[in-house]
Amino acid sequence: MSNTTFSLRALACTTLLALTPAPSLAHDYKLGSLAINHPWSRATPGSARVAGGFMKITNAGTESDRLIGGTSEASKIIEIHEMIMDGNVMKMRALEKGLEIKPGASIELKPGSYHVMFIDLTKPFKEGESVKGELIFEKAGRIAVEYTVENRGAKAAGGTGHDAHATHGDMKTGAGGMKK
Ligand SMILES: [Cu+2]
Repeated sequence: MSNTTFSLRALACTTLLALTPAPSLAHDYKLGSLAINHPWSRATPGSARVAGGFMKITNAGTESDRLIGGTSEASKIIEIHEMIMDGNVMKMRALEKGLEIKPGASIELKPGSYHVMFIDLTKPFKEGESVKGELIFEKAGRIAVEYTVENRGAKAAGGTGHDAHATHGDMKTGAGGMKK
């Protein structure tokens, strides 16, 4: 069993993407007058198709800017989402015009609120690893960032984030779906 696990994992690592171990320290990025603080994501179960990306963005400039998209090594699509109440149900939807960060404002992307949505994951996100990507702003342009993958007990942004069974790995043969 462990041989299979190992080879699947090795295969996934070499062919799909380079998820590298990273310390779970705060990390910051600067792009023009924007400061991007501590991009992070959550560990996902092997069956997950989506994951949320979170961070704090501060605009120290005098002009408004917008987070309009991104790229990621770990998913085919990146969207910028917000959470809205639809009756009693919380839903997420894409922000067609991106997320505005006004001059002097600081916006936190967090579970249950604004988030970057990784869609069509090519591999589960594992705690302690990091995921490389780019953020794209309307005016400031593109910046490469790394999301640390954390196991926070925060509310799932994707609505399907409960991973109680993700570590068993029994009889699951999906590439990369097992731990260790
Ligand atoms: Cu979303």
